Amino acid sequence: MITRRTLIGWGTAMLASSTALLRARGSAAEVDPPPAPTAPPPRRGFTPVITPNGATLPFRRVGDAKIFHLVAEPLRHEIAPGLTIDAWGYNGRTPGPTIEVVEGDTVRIYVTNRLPEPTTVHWHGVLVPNGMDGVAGLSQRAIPPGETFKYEFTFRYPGTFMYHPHFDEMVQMAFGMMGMIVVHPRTPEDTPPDRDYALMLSEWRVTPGTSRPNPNEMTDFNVFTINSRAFPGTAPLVAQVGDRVRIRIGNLGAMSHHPIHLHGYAFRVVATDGGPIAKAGQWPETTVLVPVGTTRDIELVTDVPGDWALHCHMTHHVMNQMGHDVPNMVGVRPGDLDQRVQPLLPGYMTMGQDGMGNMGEMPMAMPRNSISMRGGSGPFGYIDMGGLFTMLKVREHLTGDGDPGWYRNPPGSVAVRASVADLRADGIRI
Ligand SMILES: [Cu+2]
Repeated sequence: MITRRTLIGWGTAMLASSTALLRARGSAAEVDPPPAPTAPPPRRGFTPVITPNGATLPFRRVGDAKIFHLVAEPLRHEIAPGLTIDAWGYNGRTPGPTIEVVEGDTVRIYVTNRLPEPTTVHWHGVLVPNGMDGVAGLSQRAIPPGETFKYEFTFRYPGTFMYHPHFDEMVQMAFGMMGMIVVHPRTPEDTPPDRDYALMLSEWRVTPGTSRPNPNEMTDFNVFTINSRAFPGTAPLVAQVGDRVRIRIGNLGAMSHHPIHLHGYAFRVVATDGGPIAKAGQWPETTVLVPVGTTRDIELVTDVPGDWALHCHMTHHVMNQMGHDVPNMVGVRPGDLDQRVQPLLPGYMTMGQDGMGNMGEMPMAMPRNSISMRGGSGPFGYIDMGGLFTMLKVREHLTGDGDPGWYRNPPGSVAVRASVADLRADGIRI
């Protein structure tokens, strides 16, 4: 007999693959195994969350508990093509896999420490017994290297939360140790999302040419990431026209708050890691500030197709490594500077005197293992942003599992050079 519990188990087992997830959305009939002849039609308990560029932590069921295993360990991680770092994370990735459970679930989460120093896990925003709170020295002994500790508690409230170490926080989080927690409500929602995304924001200092993030940095971060990827390494979010989309955004960067802006839509902020916001308290926004140490859930219905930018509105947070400490040459008249410098510095070229918009795509000599100041190619040329930038790709019909490619705008609906006839007709003199 198929119970709701086994259905949820099946649903969660599929989470190991984001690709499978994209295929799995929609009606229960598309994903659930065929029911036994006498069973009522199955009803999915929740829409599984998708962590772009990430994964969901698998679990086993033992008795009434869900059993998870986190392994804290060093790993190599690609921020974007061209930049791979020596990070620390969980289960071979940063951020660690998303922990996805249902309100009321009792869990046992085993944490194995394969780091060279002690660690703990704090369940940020989850209301747990004091001894499960994961603060080294205060609520537990730190987990020594090589040992495995057991956390056991019940998720009492639905919502979006996070996990991270509370030992040597500055180093361990600067190296990538963080993850999202999604707790679905026990009672299926009246208006469940068709797409449910989890994004973890972070920031790093990685000196070009090196691979170890500098945990001592306080102000001068040069890599800004969504799920530990910087554009053009970020996977887009996808949706079909008419979908209700929930985007859960967490921020565990060291110092920076991020105003996350979505183009093409107004959305509502529906929850924080403190709980849901009552309908009467929600208001429309196009930018939501996600301060350090918080989560924000936003919701919208995707009714306009296109490739819509989703990005931090701090301009330095949509830059990659090489863009933060270049000399300001805007407005400088270099004269014959290049010819005079080149005998001393072959290949020298003054850049940026007319603005810096094209510097990301200039063929510059780059240090090994580094990414340029800006993004990558788009359907109309170079996309002039990196870092905390991705896209919400909305289509009338999605046929594939992942990125549907670039949006093909209807003829006549793209900004183009004004014709002489246009200028004359509207009285514009140039
Ligand atoms: Cu930002």
